[in-house]
Amino acid sequence: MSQHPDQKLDGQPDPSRRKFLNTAAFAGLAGAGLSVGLSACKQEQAPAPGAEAPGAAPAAHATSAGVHLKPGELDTYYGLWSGGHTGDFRVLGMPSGRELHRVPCFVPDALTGWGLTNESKAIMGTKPDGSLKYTVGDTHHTHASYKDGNYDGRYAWINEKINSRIARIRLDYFICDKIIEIPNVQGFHGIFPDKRDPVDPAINYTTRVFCGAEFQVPLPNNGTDLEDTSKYRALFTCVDAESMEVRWQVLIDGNCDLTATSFDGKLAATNQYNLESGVHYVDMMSAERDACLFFNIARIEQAVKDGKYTTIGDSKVPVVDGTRAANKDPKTALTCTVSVPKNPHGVNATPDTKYFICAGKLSPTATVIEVAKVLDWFDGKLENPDQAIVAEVEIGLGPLHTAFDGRGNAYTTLFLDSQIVKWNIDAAIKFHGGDKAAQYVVDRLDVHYQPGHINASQSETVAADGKWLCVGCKFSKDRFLPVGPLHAETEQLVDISGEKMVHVADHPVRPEPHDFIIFKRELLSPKQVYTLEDFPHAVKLPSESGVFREGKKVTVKLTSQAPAYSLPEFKVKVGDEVTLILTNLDKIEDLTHGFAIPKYNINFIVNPQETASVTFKADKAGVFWCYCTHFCHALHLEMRSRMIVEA
Ligand code: K7E
Ligand code: CUA
Ligand code: CA
Repeated sequence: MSQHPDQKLDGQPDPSRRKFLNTAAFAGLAGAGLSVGLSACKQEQAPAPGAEAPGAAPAAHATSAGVHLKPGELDTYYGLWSGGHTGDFRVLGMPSGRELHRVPCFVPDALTGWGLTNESKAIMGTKPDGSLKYTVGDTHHTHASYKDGNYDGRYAWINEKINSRIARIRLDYFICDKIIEIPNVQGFHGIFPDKRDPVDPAINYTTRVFCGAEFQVPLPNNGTDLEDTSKYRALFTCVDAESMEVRWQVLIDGNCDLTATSFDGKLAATNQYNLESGVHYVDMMSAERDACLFFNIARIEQAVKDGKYTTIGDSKVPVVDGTRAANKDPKTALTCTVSVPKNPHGVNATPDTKYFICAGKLSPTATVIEVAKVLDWFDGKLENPDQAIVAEVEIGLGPLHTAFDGRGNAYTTLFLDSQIVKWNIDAAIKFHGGDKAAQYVVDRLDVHYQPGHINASQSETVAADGKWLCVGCKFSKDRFLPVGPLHAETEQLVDISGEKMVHVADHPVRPEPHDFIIFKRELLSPKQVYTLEDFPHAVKLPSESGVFREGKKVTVKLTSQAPAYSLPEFKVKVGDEVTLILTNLDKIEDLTHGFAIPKYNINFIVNPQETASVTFKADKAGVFWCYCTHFCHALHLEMRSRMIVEA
């Protein structure tokens, strides 16, 4: 590992305070990682009220213009955010940071009726009794579909770690249209779409989504090998972007954490923090180096085609062998292991398409791995995969994730230092190559506090534009008015258009977003009214409304048009299984209606030209005033229908 150069910057904390994190201190640090981080950040000076954070440059080039938008002004970027263990997917306008929408996907949502309507339940997945299979979710990473190295506005995907699910979000309507559960794995964490096909040049867009599994389990996980932890394994998974079916899985040594893909479509990567396959955290930190594992997509798919795979338990998914023992010959290897300092975290592909950057987490370093050299190893032209490492430099304590400005600079979050470090990749490579005069650290900015993910406008594309950077801070501490024990998190906006980073705004957020992407609004053209014909059960005219009985099964069809439902009342009988189908015939934008049934625990909305349905047992006799919950009209409060349930 390279020695830390004198990368001290005027006015910055002495980097020597980072020096205590030498290899001998790792065990103690990880055990008390959080308290180390918190005490470290207490030492820093709190900014005076109204003053810029320490480390911020005078606002010469950067202003808050464009951040605080006047009424009616629109943002210039979309931000897609994970919600963490709220289980949702959020849409922000950037740079204002205004939250515009939450797209329900993995967990029920009371506003929209997601998890209650038949349509959403079919996407979420149900048990044989019709109830939801899962009601909790933990979203971490979201990325969107690509074409020619930039976003094409078709889809975004988001992972769900608790139950190992992946959801696809349609970016035309900002709705979740598909969720699947990944077989044979636990702790599905990293996710990244490919950017083009590794073989077919005509496929210059996303057709695969790669998913890394963090926790190792017995295979199959059905009660066998419960105590034999040497048999616990993790898999790397490829999901088809269109069908959302699992194409294949790769059995690996160790585990997967974050995932990244090369711009040429040839490689997927995952960083691995538990190459030791430990089951207790001390065991997971015993090795000095872990790895960044590369997958040769074309070879894996050829192996699947050639039938060189097995399956696990009841799963039909082909599983190829990506373990080190089976992949020693570079000419046939499916995987390539490049070592990185112990327990790394984020791995990110640079927008110039040349490098992957692994953040050190327990090591104060970033490792720069050259894509072309990894491909050289697969071609038998590089003796040792570690020769693909072109830089491994000290940047600060607790590096987690990295963003880019498209001008050759990387911005890495330092969790323990509560900082962002801006560093130049070429200079780091020069320094690593022996030029000790190369100053690779360009700037440091204190953030508040303990940052996790970071991303910049267009950072994950070839069109990285180096304008705005957002950082998700895991602790807000004193940053906002106190609201009891549960603190908001802090999302901070940084202007990165100049040499120095300038912190321009704080936003509290409900815990806890992890990853996010920020991209130009021109890349999307969402629709704001549905198409009636897209819903097979649509009630297309008010005259099609009514109560239709087949034995004990009753279908109630009705429509909404402000400020009335097509049925002012309808009758069913106790014991009926009622399916209520509601189509919103209003055609104009922003005219949504709700439908709530008191004492039946039912409420959902229908957007313009949308159809939704619910099915329930009429188990209580009486009169139930169904009413519109979504303010739609001056007579919104009068918008009702009377459900009469006869004994
Ligand atoms: Cu760093 Cu789940 Cu992306 Cu959180 S992980 S910060
Ligand atoms: Cu319809 Cu309120
Ligand atoms: Ca480790």
